[in-house]
Amino acid sequence: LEIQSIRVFFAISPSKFIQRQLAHQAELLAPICGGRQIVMPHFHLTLVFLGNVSVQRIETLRHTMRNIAAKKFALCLNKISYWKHNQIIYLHAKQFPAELFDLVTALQSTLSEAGFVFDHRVYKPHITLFRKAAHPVNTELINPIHWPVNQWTLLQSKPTQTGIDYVPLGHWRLK
Ligand code: 2AM
Repeated sequence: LEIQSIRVFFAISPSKFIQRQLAHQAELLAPICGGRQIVMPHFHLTLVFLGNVSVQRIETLRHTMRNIAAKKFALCLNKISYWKHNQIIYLHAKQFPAELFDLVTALQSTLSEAGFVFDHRVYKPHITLFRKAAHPVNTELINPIHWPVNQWTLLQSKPTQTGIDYVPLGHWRLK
């Protein structure tokens, strides 16, 4: 008997309107940094990364989300930075709102209580714009991206013939 598992994580996903702004920012950077630009439908900000979860437990995972009451917030994305260790260029903020960290903390404790395991590395919120960047970029945006967030999503990272796809498995509203 084979127990099938899927790769999943919680994230916030931008609307089309915000996706276009992220893509525009990436277009401006592309000639400077090189590398593989993230395609518009793949933009996201990870909240908690679980990795492999057995298919049988996904319904329980979704169910535990009902215990979370977290508040709406808005991100002001105003910095572009580079991580040398994985050659990623990412968008982030000088200051993230406390509500973002509250949401992550609520997810972590709810998941722990329900017996789910997840990545415990120090949480560094970011939106990956490029992988395998050839040149580092570290800059501040003159026109920050204002992203109002009113829900979070469970995403499956699904391998395809051409790469990966992110498939939404559920979403929950912030209050
Ligand atoms: P990255 O963009 O910096 O690679 C899907 O893989 C998402 O989960 C991506 O946002 C990825 O971050 C993040 N991710 C992948 N592996 C992870 C891990 N072990 N811990 C935390 N986040 C991870």
